[in-house]
Amino acid sequence: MEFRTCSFTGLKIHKPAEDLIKWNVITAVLFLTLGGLMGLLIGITRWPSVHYLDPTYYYRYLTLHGFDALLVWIIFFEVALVHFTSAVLLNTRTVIPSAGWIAYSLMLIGAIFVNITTFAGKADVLFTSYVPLKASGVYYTGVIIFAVGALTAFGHFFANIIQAKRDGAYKHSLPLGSFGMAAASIIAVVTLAHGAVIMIPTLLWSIGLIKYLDPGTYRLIFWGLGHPSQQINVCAMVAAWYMVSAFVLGGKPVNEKLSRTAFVLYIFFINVASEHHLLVDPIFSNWHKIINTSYVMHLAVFASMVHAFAIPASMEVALREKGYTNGLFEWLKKAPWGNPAFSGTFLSIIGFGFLGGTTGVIAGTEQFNIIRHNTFFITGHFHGTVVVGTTLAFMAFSYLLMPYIFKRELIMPRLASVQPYLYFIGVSMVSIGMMAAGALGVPRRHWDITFSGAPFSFTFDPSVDMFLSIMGLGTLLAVFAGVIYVVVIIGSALFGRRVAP
Ligand code: HEM
Ligand SMILES: [Cu+2]
Repeated sequence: MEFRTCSFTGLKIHKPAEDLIKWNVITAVLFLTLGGLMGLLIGITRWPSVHYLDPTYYYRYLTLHGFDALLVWIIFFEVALVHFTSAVLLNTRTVIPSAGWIAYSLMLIGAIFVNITTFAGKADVLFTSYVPLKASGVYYTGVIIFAVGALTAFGHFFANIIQAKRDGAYKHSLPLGSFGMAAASIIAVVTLAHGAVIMIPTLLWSIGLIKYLDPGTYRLIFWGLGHPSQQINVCAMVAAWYMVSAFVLGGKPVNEKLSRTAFVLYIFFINVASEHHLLVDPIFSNWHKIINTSYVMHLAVFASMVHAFAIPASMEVALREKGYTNGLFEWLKKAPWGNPAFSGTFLSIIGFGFLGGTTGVIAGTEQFNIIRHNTFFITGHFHGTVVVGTTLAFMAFSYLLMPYIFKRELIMPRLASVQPYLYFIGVSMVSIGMMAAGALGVPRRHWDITFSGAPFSFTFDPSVDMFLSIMGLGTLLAVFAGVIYVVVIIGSALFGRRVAP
């Protein structure tokens, strides 16, 4: 049979699922490398004393950075999690592995289309590609092919769990890690449907078959894609948090029903929050915007608060059961801080909550949004969510996948154990520097904040220079830690010592 038993977890691992996980993880890491390189170049361009790139390359690489880091790295990794949670975690097989390979190929082809067109200078439209900025048709085709591939991959999740149920792999409900990925996959279907609704007409418009596309409509539907896709990331990240707590510490959620309910709240209420991207647009009434961002949105925020207490609590309970019961915090002191899967997860929880979450709730409130909209504050906020939060959580999870799925030990384990700390500090500096500069009015996506040659002159508060330098230094540290991550993961996958069967 094509199964083996994992010597660490006792999970039954289906060979085709194992191969799909490996290829999706490695591809994800390669695109993170590309996205990170672009991050370095644009980061040192926004650092005033370096101001490295010229404007053409700044906007081109900013487009690529957003696409490769936010979309390609994260979704390839999520597809690895799809196979992990719908097959491996259930001790069962992945059905129709060929569908997994078709999905993989489509995503790869789409990503390559977009990268080549953008490098060739035919798509300097930035990640949001707002109409009427126009890219070559190949760019939109690439985005659509990538989305179809991703949709196929998330669809695979449902096929797997239906088969697993038939095979009796689970009885009543899915384990929490799979349940979280089920929420992610449901949101993914809704999200990618929005993507199809808006990207197909945009493609037709770019090749001249449709004369006019309304920018307001584009923005509205684009954010039905753009915002919920961040909630796919949040669900997958939280699922990874629960799984790391379980695998590394044996942690169980203190109240599993509550944790499940929180995932369900995401499914119902997160799309509502898409409107925080439209708060300065005249489309909706003020009444509507206030109800949306001051009331309904908090049903989703509440869900994150539940996880934010449930996961550290599960860790505390597990560590206390190991006997660390002295005082209030012995368990915290004795936690496995040298294990990068644990430390990365813990730092991801802290960073996501305090840097990403709180600032997002503030910036997404109707009354405050107008002073933060399109400033560098927003960029600082989402580097708190998708980088310190999701990216660090996925990095942490991949340290577990090395022995479990790749059957390899980590090369350079010492370096690996400091990597999450360095990355956390570096990206936090990037995030805080951006937010501080943005709070003083510095715009995002702007090559020249000195406005040289403009008819009106404007000077920012002098402290802006300091905050942007903090961001610049953070960039160097984050990229250094990113290089360690890539070297350790790719190096271990290729040359790591094989773990005993
Ligand atoms: C080494 C780590 C990173 C650094 C130094 C970095 C730096 C930057 C900088 C300087 C910007 C430009 C903002 C502007 O000028 O408006 C930016 C934008 C952005 N970054 Fe990062 N970043 C990093 C990692 C990531 C990762 C891992 C992700 C996704 C998971 C990400 C997602 C984005 C997105 C979506 C944008 C907005 C692009 C746009 O405005 O079109 N970044 N980043
Ligand atoms: Cu949003």
